[in-house]
Amino acid sequence: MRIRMWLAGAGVALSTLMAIGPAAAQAPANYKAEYKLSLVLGPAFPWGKGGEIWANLVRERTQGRINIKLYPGTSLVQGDQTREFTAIRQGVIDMAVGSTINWSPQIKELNLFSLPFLMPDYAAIDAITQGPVGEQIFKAIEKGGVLPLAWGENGYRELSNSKHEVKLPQDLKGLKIRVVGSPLFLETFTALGANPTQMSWADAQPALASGAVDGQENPLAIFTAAKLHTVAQKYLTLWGYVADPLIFVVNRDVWNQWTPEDRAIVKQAAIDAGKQETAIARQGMVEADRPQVKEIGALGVTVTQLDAAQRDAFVKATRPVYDKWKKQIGEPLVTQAEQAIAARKR
Ligand code: X2X
Repeated sequence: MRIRMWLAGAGVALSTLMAIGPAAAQAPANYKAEYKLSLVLGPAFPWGKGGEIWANLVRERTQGRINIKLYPGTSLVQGDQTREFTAIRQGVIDMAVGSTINWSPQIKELNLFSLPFLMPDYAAIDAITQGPVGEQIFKAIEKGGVLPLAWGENGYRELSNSKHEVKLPQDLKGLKIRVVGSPLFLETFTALGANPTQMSWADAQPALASGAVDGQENPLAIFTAAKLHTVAQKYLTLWGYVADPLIFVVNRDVWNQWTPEDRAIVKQAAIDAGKQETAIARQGMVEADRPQVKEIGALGVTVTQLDAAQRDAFVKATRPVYDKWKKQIGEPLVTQAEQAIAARKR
């Protein structure tokens, strides 16, 4: 009796599945067969993993109606990462997980995260992205013609070079440092006495390998996965001067093309993927013994952790740049961010 009931129940479940299965998988006629998702870094890095998780969640939850393909290396804009935002707005790119640094030439508010020594710890990043300041930044992006859905994280950008240990600003004197294409970075490194040069990530690695540049700054997860110790990066300074969040976005026309149900799925999947990606990006750095730092030390890299006085020397040297850019970004927004950080829970 029991068995028969179970069988009958299973039969109903199966026939229901067969009835809704193919219909649900059928995408509306205006949907594209593939949506192009732009990334600087692929799934070997936390950043690319975030994109992969987003794409998989969307595929599963829409039963294949929305099919996302990853384009790492910012290949849809020939590697020119500072042109990515414009390409999303114009529809050359459908979706992206992008760094605030790369989009800051188009959206001035995104320079907030690149203000030197604004965010002393992870709680400070969260105080901005998870609060009213984050909402205002999303509004600025939307005004710029692109739909922001969720936050992720690239990470704290630590300084490496091939020449010698850097403990104080004077140690940077004359060092050729590769920076991302944003004027604020050029000004910060110039204020420190370095010789900054702007180039894409694609060009940075050969430039480090050939010695055309001496150093660079990037999160440790990138240092490790890109094996920067093999391109002469023997000295690493943990100074925590800036961190770049990632933002999950969609082109506006693409968004408008989707049904309200699918929009909700894509947005929730971005939030879920962003949370997972942030946890992956912080792995090895939030634990007390920081295994990520140990791993790099084990590669033969000299790792220098600045003490309070040394860090202070960098803060002082970059303060004029901070003050100038506070005005350029918008004093009310930066002041609000400073207050949110001061009030953060630790
Ligand atoms: O180019 C970089 O340094 C990278 C990969 O971190 C960004 O795209 C901001």
